[in-house]
Amino acid sequence: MIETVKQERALLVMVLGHDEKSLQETLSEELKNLAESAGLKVSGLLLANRRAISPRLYIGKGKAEEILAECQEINPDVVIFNVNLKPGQQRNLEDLLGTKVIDYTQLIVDIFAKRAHTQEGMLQVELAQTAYLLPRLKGKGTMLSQQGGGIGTLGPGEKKLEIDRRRIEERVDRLRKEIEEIRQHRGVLRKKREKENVKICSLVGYTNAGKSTLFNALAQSHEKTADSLFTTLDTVSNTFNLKDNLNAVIADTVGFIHKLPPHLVDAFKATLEELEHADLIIHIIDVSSPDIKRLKQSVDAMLSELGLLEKPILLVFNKIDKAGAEENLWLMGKDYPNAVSISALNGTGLDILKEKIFEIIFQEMKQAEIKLSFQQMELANYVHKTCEIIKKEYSEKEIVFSVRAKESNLAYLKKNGAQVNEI
Ligand SMILES: Nc1nc2c(ncn2[C@@H]2O[C@H](COP(=O)(O)OP(=O)(O)OP(=O)(O)O)[C@@H](O)[C@H]2O)c(=O)[nH]1
Ligand SMILES: [Mg+2]
Repeated sequence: MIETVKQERALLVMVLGHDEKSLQETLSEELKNLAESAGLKVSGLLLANRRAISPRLYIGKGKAEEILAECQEINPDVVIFNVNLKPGQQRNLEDLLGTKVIDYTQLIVDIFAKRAHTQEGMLQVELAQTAYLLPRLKGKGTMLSQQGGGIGTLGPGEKKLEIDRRRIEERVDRLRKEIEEIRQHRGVLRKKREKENVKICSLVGYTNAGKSTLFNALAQSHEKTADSLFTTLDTVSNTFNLKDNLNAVIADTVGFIHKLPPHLVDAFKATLEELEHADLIIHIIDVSSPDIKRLKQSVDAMLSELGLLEKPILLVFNKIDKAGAEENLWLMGKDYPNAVSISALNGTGLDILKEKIFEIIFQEMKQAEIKLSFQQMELANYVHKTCEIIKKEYSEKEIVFSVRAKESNLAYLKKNGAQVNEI
């Protein structure tokens, strides 16, 4: 007889701030997606206002009672919150509701635990899990370890729960060391590539944007792609043909998400560190999303946290074949005239994308500071069209741009009276 694992049923609780009201639909969709990516069946969704956070339960008492009534009605295996709960709040909610309670970080860590398959991925997830669970051990260790399978109890970090705190801390140190060794090994490979002057383009983007699909299309590879969140966890790279006999390396990375839990950011810094050495960062955006601005902001915030905004970044609008794309393209195209629009799935725009990548990584780009007086505004237009603007500052008399641009464009600006200082 084949024994099947019962799919756990989840009740979702979406706590929304005042400023998030307009995003209710997309945020709910994302939470449902996350729960399903964790292998759960969604049985219900309740909304709550984040008016005043209660220290005891996070949500207000009335809302807690409403959730309790719903739990009694549908009897879920787990209640999932879209916010991060303090260990005490989580415990109080579990006591009150009589069911397992999982917060946003634990949900994502759990998905990562299910997806990790390389040695490094597993080490990183274990590190994130252990760091997350450590403050939650107090008074709970035995209870958690007796719960058996299911969400929040699976994964490489779980078995360590029975061991006392000190041994867990030792384990964290060991994990860090092992990850460091892998990092060093990667450093050696990188030096070799640098010596051979291989150019690297790294794909970044919100989870499910289509990074792996583009990676496969460019590198004629077969990495897993799926309409689910966090399909890719490990950085994979491959060479691809850019133009004539010219090759470059393309790297696929873990997807970002709104409020990526700090434990995971830390754990995945080693993987994302590769981005520091990229010659070009390709930021891929699902242009069919109704929530495109927020997706871009989340990724930009992460790039900024990783100190990568100074790098050449090429924006790519993907999924132009999908409904909703056209209107967004029109909206975003005005703000980002240098972006390339593609469909990674059916191949539209890939030639233009390759041409653009070639221009950026193989044509010498110079970094410069350009000063324009307010009488030279027609040149500001030229700067916007031809240069990659890193920073723009206004003073009383002039605008100062920090840019990356081709020699020929800088020469044109100089010839027409702009003050150009190469850095
Ligand atoms: N219609 C359409 N679907 C696309 C396109 N590109 C990707 N997809 C689909 O979008 C889903 C996500 O694609 P992936 O390539 O796995 O996305 P990803 O960014 O690698 O996602 P994670 O690894 O989970 O962060 C898949 O179902 C793809 O088939 C596109 O251009 N058009
Ligand atoms: Mg992927």
